[in-house]
Amino acid sequence: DQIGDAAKKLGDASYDFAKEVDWNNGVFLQAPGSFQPLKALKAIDKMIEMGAAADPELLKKAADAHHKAIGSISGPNGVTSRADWDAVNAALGRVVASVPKQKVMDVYDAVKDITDPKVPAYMKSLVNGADAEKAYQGFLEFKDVVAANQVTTASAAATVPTGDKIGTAAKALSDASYPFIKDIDWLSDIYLKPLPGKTAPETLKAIDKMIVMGSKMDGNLLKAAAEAHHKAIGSIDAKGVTSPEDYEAVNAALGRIVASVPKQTVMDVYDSMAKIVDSSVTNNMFSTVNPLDALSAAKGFYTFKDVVEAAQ
Ligand code: CLA
Ligand code: PID
Ligand code: PID
Ligand code: PID
Ligand code: PID
Ligand code: PID
Ligand code: PID
Repeated sequence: DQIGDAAKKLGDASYDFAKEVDWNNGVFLQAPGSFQPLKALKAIDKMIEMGAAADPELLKKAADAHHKAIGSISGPNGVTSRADWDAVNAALGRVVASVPKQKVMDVYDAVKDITDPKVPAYMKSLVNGADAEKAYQGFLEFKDVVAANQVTTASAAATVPTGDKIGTAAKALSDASYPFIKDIDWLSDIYLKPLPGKTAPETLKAIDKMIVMGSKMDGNLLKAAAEAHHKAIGSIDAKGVTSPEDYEAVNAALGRIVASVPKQTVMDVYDSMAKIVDSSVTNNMFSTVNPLDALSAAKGFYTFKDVVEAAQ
C-alpha cells in the first residue's frame, strides 16, 4: 500500500537519527516541562479518544509490529532493526490514517500544551542535528501520504455488553474498593519516578508482555474500555478521582478485556511486573493509604478475579 511504500522512504530519511537517539535514557520518563498532572491527563485523554476511534485491527497490527521490533533491538542505544523500524512506522501511519485528522491534531495540540518549548531543541542537541533535520523532512513527506489515505469519519462506537457476570461482579468490586481509590494521591509525581534499581531494557521486557496481551484482546472490548476511561476522565473531581459509576464501568470494561485473553497471557504480564517492581514500591504505596481500605479493595479484587477467570 502507499503508506507501506512511504514508510520505506521515511526509513531512508530517519534511520540514522533512530540509531543516534539513546532510547535507554531515563530522561524520557520525565514530564516534558513543568509537572501539570491535570493538563497531562487531558493530553492522555486525547490519546485515549484517538485510540478509541482507530481501527481495532490496525491497532493490533501496530502492537504486533512493536513486539517484533523489541525482538530485534541491538546495541547500547536500544535501536531496532531497519526493517522493523520501517514496519512500525508503516503500522502507525495506518493507525493515524484510520482516524479523522482532527483527532490527531487534538493530540498534537494537547501534548504541545504540556511541553516546554525548549524540549525539542534539547532533544536535537543530543543527536547529529543534520540527521534530525533529515528525519523531520522525511516525516513531512510521509504525513502527506497518510493524509491522502485518511478517513473523514470515525469508526462506530464499541458495543458494550450488559447483564453479564463480569458487569455484576464489577459492582461488588467497585463498592469494596472506591474508598481505597479516594485515598490514593492521583496528582502525585511519584508515578513518574524510575523503578529502584531497574534498567530500561529490564523494564521494556514487562512492557513487551503488555503489548502482547493488548494485541490478543478482543478489539471491540478494548475500544469499549478506552471509551469507559474517556467517560471516567470527564467526571473527575479536583483531586483527580472519577465518580463511583464511572469507576464501576472502568472495572467492568477491564475485567472483560482480561477475560478475552488466555490466562497465561495475563500471568506473563504479572510475572514480568513482579520482576521489576520491588516490594519496597508496593509497601510505600500501601503506607500512603488507609490500610483497611486497601485490604477491602484487595479482598474485592480476589473475588472479582474468579468471575473473570470463569469467563476466560
Ligand atoms: Mg490503567 C492498571 C492507572 C488508563 C488499562 N491503571 C492500572 C493501574 C493504575 C492505572 C492504577 C496500574 C498500577 C496498579 O496496579 O495499581 N490507567 C491509569 C491511569 C490512566 C489509565 C491514571 C489514565 C487515564 N488503563 C488506562 C487505559 C487503558 C488501561 C486507557 C486501556 C483501556 N490499566 C489497564 C489495565 C490495567 C490497568 C488492563 C491493569 O491491570 C492495572 C491494574 O489496575 O491492575 C490491578 C493498583 C491498582 C489500582 C490502584 C486501581 C485498581 C483497584 C483494583 C480494582 C482493586 C485494588 C487491588 C489491590 C489493593 C492492589 C493491587 C494488587 C495487585 C497484586 C494486583
Ligand atoms: C503544524 C503547522 C503547519 C505545518 C504542519 C503542522 C504539524 C502538525 C503535526 C505534527 C501534527 C502532529 C501529530 C502527531 C500526533 C501523534 C499522535 C499520537 C497518538 C498516541 C496514541 C496513544 C495511544 C494509545 C494506544 C491505543 C489505546 C489508547 C492509548 C485502545 C483502544 C503545527 C507540519 C502540518 C505527532 C493514540 C495506541 C495504545 C492511549 O501543523 O504549518 O508535526 O505532528 O493507550 O486505545 O486501546
Ligand atoms: C499531520 C498533519 C495533518 C494530517 C495528519 C498528520 C500526520 C500525523 C502523523 C503521521 C503522526 C505519525 C506518527 C508516526 C510515528 C512513528 C513512530 C515510530 C516509532 C518507532 C519506534 C521503534 C522502536 C523501538 C522499540 C522500542 C525501543 C526503541 C526502538 C527501548 C527503550 C502531521 C495526517 C493527521 C508515523 C519507537 C519499539 C523496539 C527504537 O498530523 O494535517 O502521519 O504519522 O528500538 O525502546 O529500547
Ligand atoms: C527542532 C527544530 C526544527 C527541526 C526539528 C527539531 C528537532 C526535534 C526533535 C529531535 C525532537 C526529538 C524527540 C525525541 C524523542 C524521543 C523519545 C523517546 C522515548 C523513549 C522512551 C523509552 C522508555 C522507557 C521504557 C519504560 C520505562 C521508562 C523508559 C519505567 C517505569 C529542534 C528537527 C523538527 C528524540 C519512552 C519504555 C523502557 C524511559 O525541532 O527546526 O531532534 O528529537 O526507560 O518505564 O521505567
Ligand atoms: C498468585 C499466587 C496465587 C494466588 C493468586 C496470584 C495472583 C495473581 C495475579 C494478580 C495476577 C494478576 C494479574 C494482573 C495483570 C495485569 C495486566 C495488565 C495489562 C496491561 C496492558 C496494557 C496495555 C496496553 C493497552 C492495549 C494496547 C497495548 C498496550 C493495543 C492493540 C501470585 C491471587 C491467584 C494484575 C495489556 C491496554 C492500551 C500495552 O497468583 O497463590 O494478583 O494480579 O498499550 O494494545 O492497542
Ligand atoms: C488473576 C489470577 C489468574 C486468573 C486471571 C487473573 C485476573 C486478573 C485481572 C482481573 C486483572 C484485572 C485488572 C483490573 C484492573 C482495574 C483497574 C481499575 C482502574 C481504574 C481507574 C479509574 C480511574 C481514574 C481515571 C484517571 C484518573 C484517576 C481516576 C488521574 C491522574 C488475578 C483471571 C487471569 C480489573 C484508574 C481513569 C479517571 C481514579 O490474573 O489465575 O480480573 O482484573 O479518577 O487519573 O486523576
Ligand atoms: C500489600 C500487602 C498485602 C495487601 C495489599 C498490599 C498493597 C498494595 C498496594 C497498595 C498497591 C498499591 C498501588 C497503587 C497504585 C497507584 C497507581 C497510580 C497511577 C497513577 C498514574 C497517574 C498519572 C499521571 C498522568 C500522566 C502524567 C503523569 C502522571 C506526564 C508526562 C503492600 C493491600 C495487596 C496505589 C499513572 C496519567 C496524568 C503521574 O500489597 O498483604 O496499597 O497500593 O501525572 O504524565 O506528566
